[in-house]
Amino acid sequence: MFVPYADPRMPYARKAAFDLGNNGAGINANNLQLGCDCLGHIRYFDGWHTTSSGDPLQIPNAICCHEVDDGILWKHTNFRTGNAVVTRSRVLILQTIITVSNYEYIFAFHFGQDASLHYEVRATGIVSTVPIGIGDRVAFGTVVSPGVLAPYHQHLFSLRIDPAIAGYENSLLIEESHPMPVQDPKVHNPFGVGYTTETQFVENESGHDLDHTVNRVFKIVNEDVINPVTGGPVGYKLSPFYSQLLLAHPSSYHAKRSEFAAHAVWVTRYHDDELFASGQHTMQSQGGQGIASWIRERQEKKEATSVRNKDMVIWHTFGSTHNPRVEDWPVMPCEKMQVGLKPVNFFTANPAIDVAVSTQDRNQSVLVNDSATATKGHCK
Ligand SMILES: [Cu+2]
Repeated sequence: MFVPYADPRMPYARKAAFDLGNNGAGINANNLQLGCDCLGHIRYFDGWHTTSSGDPLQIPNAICCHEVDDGILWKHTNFRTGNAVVTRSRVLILQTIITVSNYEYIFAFHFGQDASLHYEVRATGIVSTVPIGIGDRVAFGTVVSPGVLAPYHQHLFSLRIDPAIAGYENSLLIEESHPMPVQDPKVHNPFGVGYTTETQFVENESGHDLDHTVNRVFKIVNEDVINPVTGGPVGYKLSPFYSQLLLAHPSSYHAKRSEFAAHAVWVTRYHDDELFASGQHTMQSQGGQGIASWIRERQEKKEATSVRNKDMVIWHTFGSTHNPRVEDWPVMPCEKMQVGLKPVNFFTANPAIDVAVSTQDRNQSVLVNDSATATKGHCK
């Protein structure tokens, strides 16, 4: 994750941080407090890290696991009988929180009963500030208190997804939805309402962008495993977090050090030593160490770059362009970002069909307005 600042003045023009890599997402993990960072039935896990001197370091309560109610999972009311059936979504959350100087980041895996997996990042804590003359204003930051400037900046994450969809050899399929032609004698679309999907496999290592105008969807599929119902390959689709990419100029060190921020989705072949989207040296780098460089170097050396039916890795760039509000001061309410992976023709029906229906006997919900008791029913 990269945080480039937009203050063009020296020395602030140098200001940037790799909050997860350079500062240490694990080593900065909080000791999570019972009943504060998460609610309900909670299991804590310790974390183990290697210090810079090579010693093991135990981080107590670095990870917590708990369940939360997430509203309705699925529901249907039979309009003929009025009978309703409803299930509630219980999400299993695996969470860690880090403090990186001024900021907190909350990272959580959300495991859903519908076989979805969501990765949620929340940014909170205190925005980084610089002094400014009383009454002065600038175009690249927000005055959040007299004499206190919070410069504009971005938080750009690279989520590395090493998929194994029914096996390690997977393919990336790009699907777009396009309207069918009208007044084309070869296409039956007399009323102009038809639309279809166009799909294309990604053949080689490359970077791609999102496009909501064609509902571009990235599916990770296994071409060798066919869904018996749909007749197509089983897969999971990426539900991306639509975000602005890097604003800094390509010639800047911000850009050279964060090659991953040039595209929203990358696909590379799996390599053991390619774990970090900006390479090994981040802020100590002159550039040329990230995803784009790996791909270019393999092309130049004529090494294999095919990703179709291969052990491959998907990288999703997402984040926030954080132009601070005065409401972010003195401590910032959480800014939430969520990326999803959802089954797409992986199962043969709704995998949450067997979730027990919600009942008042179990839920023990409390009616606040007693006078309404006579007219309000409750689920059986
Ligand atoms: Cu921020």
